[in-house]
Amino acid sequence: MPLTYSAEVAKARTSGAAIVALESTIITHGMPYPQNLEVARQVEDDIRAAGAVPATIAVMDGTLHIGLDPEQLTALAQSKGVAKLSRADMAVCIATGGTGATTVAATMIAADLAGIAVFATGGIGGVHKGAEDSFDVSADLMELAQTPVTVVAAGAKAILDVPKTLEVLETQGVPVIAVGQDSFPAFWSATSPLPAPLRMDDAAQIARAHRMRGAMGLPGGQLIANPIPPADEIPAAVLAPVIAQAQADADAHGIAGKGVTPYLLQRIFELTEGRSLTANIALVRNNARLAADIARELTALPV
Ligand code: PSU
Ligand code: MN
Repeated sequence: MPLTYSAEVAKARTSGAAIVALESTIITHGMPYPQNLEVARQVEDDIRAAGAVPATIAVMDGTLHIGLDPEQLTALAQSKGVAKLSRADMAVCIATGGTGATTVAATMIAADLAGIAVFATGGIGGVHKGAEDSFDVSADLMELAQTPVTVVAAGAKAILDVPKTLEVLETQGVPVIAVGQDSFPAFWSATSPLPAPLRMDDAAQIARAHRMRGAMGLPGGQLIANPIPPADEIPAAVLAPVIAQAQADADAHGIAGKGVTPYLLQRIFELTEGRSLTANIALVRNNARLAADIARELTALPV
C-alpha cells in the first residue's frame, strides 16, 4: 500500500514517542481558508507542546500520508474540490491516484494501519435530524465500533440528533466517556441536558480503559467527550435558533449526503458572524492537548 510517514512521525515511531492522529476533513470541509491552515498548524503545535508528535492524515496523489510536512499542509488547506473520504471511498481514492481529506472514520482506519492509538478532532459525525426519513447516519459511528482508536471530540453537535446518536453508539458497543463532568457535552456548549453514559476525570484512566479493551479482545475504540472550556462556549439557547435556520436552509436547497455537514457548518459560521468558528478552534485545541496526554499515558503503561 502506498503509505508514507512524515519525517517527524517516522522519527517518533523509531523512538517510541507518543503520537496523536489528526483528521484533514476539518481542514478542507470544516473551516474556511485561511483560518483552517492557521488552526491546523496551531493544533499540531499544541500537541508538540504537550509532549507528543502530531500526525495529520490525508490522501495526496494516491498516497496515504501519516503526517504532512508544512508544504503539504499548506497545499491541502488551499486546495478546492478535494474529496471527503470515509470508509467507503478511501481505497478507491488511493487506487486511482486521487487526493482526499479523511473524515473521522477514514482517519481512524489510517491511524490503526500506522499503529497510532489516539486521535483528536472537533466533533464526530452522527445521526442527522430527520434520519428516520433520510437514513443519514455517519459511518463514524460504525467505525468507532470496529477500529481500536480512542477519539477525543467535544461531544456531538446540536446539528445532529444527539439522543439518537448516543443510542446508536450504545447499540454498537462504543464507550462514550465524558471528561470531568456528568453531562454529555454539546460541541459549542460545554453541557447538554443529556447525561453522558460514562465519566472519567483524567488521561491516565482513559489510557488504561483503552488498553483494557485491547486486553479483553474487544474490537473498536472509545469516544472521549471533552467539553469546550466554558470561557469559549456559546450557550445552547443562543445556538438553537441558528441551527434551526441552518437546517431549514439545507432542506430548502436540497442538500443531502456528504454535503450536509459542511453546508451546516458554513451556514452556522455565517449566521453567528464567525463566533461558531472561534469556539470550534478553542475546542479542537483543547481536544488536542487532552489527546497528547492520553497518548503519553499509553506509552507509559506496561505492555
Ligand atoms: N464535525 C465538525 N467538523 C467537521 C466534521 C465533523 O465539527 O469537519 C467532519 C469530520 O471529518 C466528520 C465528518 O468525520 O464531518 C462527518 O461527515 P458525515 O456526517 O458526512 O459522516
Ligand atoms: Mn452523512
